[in-house]
This record gives sequence, C-alpha cells and structure tokens, in this order.
Amino acid sequence: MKSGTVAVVGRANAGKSTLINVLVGEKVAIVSPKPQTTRDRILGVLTTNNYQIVFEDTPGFYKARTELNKKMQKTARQTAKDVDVVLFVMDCHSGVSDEDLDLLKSVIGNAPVIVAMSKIDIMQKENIPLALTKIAEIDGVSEIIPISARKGRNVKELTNLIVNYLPTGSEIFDKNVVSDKSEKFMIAEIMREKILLKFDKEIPHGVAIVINEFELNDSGVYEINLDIICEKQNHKSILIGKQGAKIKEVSSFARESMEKFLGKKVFLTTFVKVKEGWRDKESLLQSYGYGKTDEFI
Ligand SMILES: Nc1nc2c(ncn2[C@@H]2O[C@H](COP(=O)(O)OP(=O)(O)OP(=O)(O)O)[C@@H](O)[C@H]2O)c(=O)[nH]1
Ligand SMILES: [Mg+2]
Repeated sequence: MKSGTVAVVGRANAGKSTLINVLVGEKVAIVSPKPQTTRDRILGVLTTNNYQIVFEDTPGFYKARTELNKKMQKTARQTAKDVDVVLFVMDCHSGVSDEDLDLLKSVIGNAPVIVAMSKIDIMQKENIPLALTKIAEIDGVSEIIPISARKGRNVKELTNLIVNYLPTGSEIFDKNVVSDKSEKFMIAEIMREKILLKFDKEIPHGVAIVINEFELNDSGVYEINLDIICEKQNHKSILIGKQGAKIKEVSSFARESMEKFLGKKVFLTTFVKVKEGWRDKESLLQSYGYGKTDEFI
C-alpha cells in the first residue's frame, strides 16, 4: 500500500479545485470562473486497494492586497512545504509566462514537483510542445503532464504518476473519507459558489458566509439559516436586488445544489448583513473561519 499527501498549488483560476474534484470523483471544493474562489486548505481523499492519496487544495497564487488575501497566500505556501508531492497546476492555454515559471520555481524544494498543464481542451495543439519545453527547462521538475479536468483527459495517467512518488505506508484516513471538511462548511461554500457565479467579482470577493442554523428536522428536511456578510451598504443592495429578486434567485439556485449535496430537502433562509472592511479585521476574519495569521507561519 502506498499513501501520502499532495499539495495542489498554482495560480488562481488554473483549475486546481476542478482537478481535485475529478481526481477524487466527488465534489469536495467549489469551482468558479473567478480567480480566488478557494480560500481554505481543503483535503480531498482518493482511496483504492493499492493507495491512498490525500490532495490538499489551496488558494491560488494571486497578488495579496487584503489581510484575507495574505492569509490565503500563506496557506498555499505552507501547504506546499510539508507534503510528499507538489502538484503544480499551470493553465498554459494562452502560453507560459515568465511569471508562471517564477511561481513554479518558488515551490521547488524537497518534495518532487509534478506539473499538470491544465485546460488542454482549450489549448491549440501546436502550442503544447513549446509550453512543455519551457517547463522542462526548470531545474527540479520531476514530471510534466498535459491534462484536461473538464474532459477527463490524462487524469488516470496523472494519478499513476503521483502514486509512483508516494511512500509505502498505511492509510492516513479511513477509506470512506473523501474530505476533511464538514457538511456545514460545504453548505457555506455552496452559497459562496452561487454568489461567485451570479455577481460581478467585487461582490463575491467581499462576501463571507456564516451558518446560524444547520439542522435536520423530524420531517427529514434540513433547516438552514445563514448570513451573507458583505463589505458595503451598496453591495447589500446589489445582493438583495429589486424587491429581493436577486437574493431570491441566488438562494434558490444554492438550495438546489445543497439538496443535491445533502441528498435531502432543504429549507433555506438567507440574510444579507454589512460588516465594513471585514477582510482586513483580524477578529472578524477569525470569526468567519479564516484562521489566525500566525497559524500559517
Ligand atoms: N476548459 C477548461 N476549463 C477548466 C478546466 N478545469 C477548470 N476549468 C475552468 O477554470 C475555472 C477555474 O477553475 P477552478 O477549479 O475554480 O480553479 P482554481 O485553480 O481552483 O481557482 P482558485 O480557487 O481561484 O485558485 C472554472 O471556470 C473551471 O470550470 C479544464 O480542464 N478545461
Ligand atoms: Mg480553487
């Protein structure tokens, strides 16, 4: 039996969470077309009779501005340190930039580094060899593999590559475990995912979700009550929309996903609240679950 941990790192929006969901075969992390979707380290676990791989999803590398951004960057950097393998996801569909290569160099350390060139389904075939060459020139890269999580291309091959680099050992998690996160966490994330999909990026980047109630009642229905915290009064008006139309629409969209995820009916109530500048306030960041700064040093 082989088992070990794999840090999945790369630029924001490279396709890390999409890839982990496909590798694990279940949705463990939310996905959106907007950069900075993932805010926490999320484990996705793949177990077979021969191996267990613990994938650690991370927030994508992005210019840090707010305290929340800085925490996210630390989470990613820290995760890349203490693992058996680093899986660097690089979206090469519009070419490989010097910045991509610098980021790649910055994660090269003791653990083997596998580069997954993502989104090859939207990449011009003739550009693949040049991208491969540029990456291969970086010292310390163990493997390079072009993949498409969306089309499932080379996903099995990537899994096999990873297994080659894992140490022999017993399972870290019980074989039925697919994630380290609770259902309650995923419910909050699903709400955030729908807000990411329905609003321009300034709004979702300033949103945090607080679950006040998450209970299965006697009739087998989940009663969920949550607050959508936003940063400004005008964001609140946008989130609510004319006569509450927007919040109704996004809540019903989220409820459907929550029902699918929980396999039960959901009764969802949502409130929009303003907490000015919460992304720069340590106490609020902590109360919304974004960890102490020094935890990640
Ligand atoms: N065409 C194509 N799009 C993809 C593929 N994988 C992911 N995407 C899209 O890329 C966007 C970003 O995907 P995510 O998985 O959220 O990216 P991420 O790297 O986790 O992003 P952050 O959490 O913000 O760092 C989404 O719109 C995905 O649907 C792929 O293989 N092909
Ligand atoms: Mg992500």
